[in-house]
Order: sequence, then structure tokens, then C-alpha cells
Amino acid sequence: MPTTTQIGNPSAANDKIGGVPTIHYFDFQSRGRGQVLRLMWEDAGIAYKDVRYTFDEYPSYKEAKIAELNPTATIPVVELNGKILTQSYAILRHFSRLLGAYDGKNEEEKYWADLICDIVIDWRTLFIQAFFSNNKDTTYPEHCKTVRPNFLRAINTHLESSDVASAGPYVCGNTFTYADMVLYQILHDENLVQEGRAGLKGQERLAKVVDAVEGRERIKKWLGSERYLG
Ligand SMILES: N[C@@H](CCC(=O)N[C@@H](CS)C(=O)NCC(=O)O)C(=O)O
Repeated sequence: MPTTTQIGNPSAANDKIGGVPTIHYFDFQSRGRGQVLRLMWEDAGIAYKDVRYTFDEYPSYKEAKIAELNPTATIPVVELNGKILTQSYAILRHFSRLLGAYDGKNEEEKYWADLICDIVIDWRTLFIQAFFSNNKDTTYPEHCKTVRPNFLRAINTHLESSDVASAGPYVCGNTFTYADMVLYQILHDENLVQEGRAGLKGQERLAKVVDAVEGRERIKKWLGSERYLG
């Protein structure tokens, strides 16, 4: 049986999005495409229902339930007020608009947040392929030597050379956006933010984003709580 946990108490942010969302996702520590939704909700102070499936039980639920909710039969799936929301990045953008936050203050910032997010989408696809392959012992180390450094270098260079990013620590300078969340989540899932940021040596601009995200009041509290699962 999947585990269901009620997180937090409904707040003004829940009013803005129209209720208390339920997320269906893997019980995969604090990792993956579903986790970045939880991260946004934690930062915004949104109460939510967290339904977690173990990797073993997921295949039967995928067939019996998830495929009914989502034509692509993938998770995360979010239920909110009788509506089904799918596709993690579209959900992040949707909630950003509803909250009036997290998607940049002006067109330049919105474009920039989308651009960094799109690079992370490409990166995550290749990360998942390498990490969950049947041949992981070969494919993941290879990914870490080739594909991953290219993404790290590219995003670091983008942020170092962008006027939008120059005013502060975040992807859009002083404006915290959903792009910081997706960037943080891939760096976390690739184990680059742990152990004193050792994996980010030479990518100082990325380390700056990580410090700023982890320093946010609600995220800091969540990272120090039992709810953070590594
Ligand atoms: N573009 C989709 C990708 C969804 C996706 O591939 N989800 C993975 C987990 S992160 C999944 O459902 N894997 C299990 C499966 O495909 O059965 C999104 O961002 O939501």
C-alpha cells in the first residue's frame, strides 16, 4: 500500500492555488521530478497530501490507477479540487502563476528561468537513463565523466555571463524562481550538494545557487526536519 501523509496546515497559499493538492510519486527519498513540486510547496507554505509508492508496488498502481489519471502513465500526478495535473514542469509553471511568484518579475526573467529549466530537463532525462539503466555500473560512471560535466559547465557559464543572473545568488539574480528549484533538485539528486559541495568545485556560481536555496527560511527548516529524507 502506498503511504499517505498530510503535510502542514492549509494556508493563504493554499487559497491562492485553490485547495490542498495531493501528489502521487515514488517513495524515493527527497528526490526526483515529484520532489521539486514538494520543494515549491514547502517554500510557499502550502499544505499537501503526500502519497508515496515504493518502487516494488508502483508497477501494479501504474496500471490500475496512474494510467487512469494520466494518459502517459507517469508520475508525478497531482490532484487538486477534482482536477488532475500532470507534467512536472508545466505544473511548476502553473503553480507559479497561481501564486504570483517563482516565474520571474518581467519577461526577461521569465525567459531566463525557462531557459535554465529547459537545460535541466535535458540533463535529467540523460541522468535518469544512466542511473536507472540495467547496466548502471557502467552507464552512471560514464555519465558522471562525460554528460554531467558538460551540463555543469554550460549552466555555470550561462549564469556567470548573464546580466539577469548577475544581481544576486539565484538564477534570476535576486528573484527566486522555479528554475532555482529544478536546478537545485538535479544537483541534489546527482549528489553534488552533499558533502560540502565537493562535486561543485570549479562551478562556484552553481554553489551560490545551492547556498541561497538551502538558506531560504522554510527550506532550511524542512532540510533540518524528519521530512527531509536525503
Ligand atoms: N515529462 C514528465 C516525465 C515523467 C516521468 O518520466 N516520470 C517518471 C518518474 S520521475 C516515471 O513515471 N517513471 C515510471 C514509469 O515511467 O513508469 C514529467 O516531467 O512529469
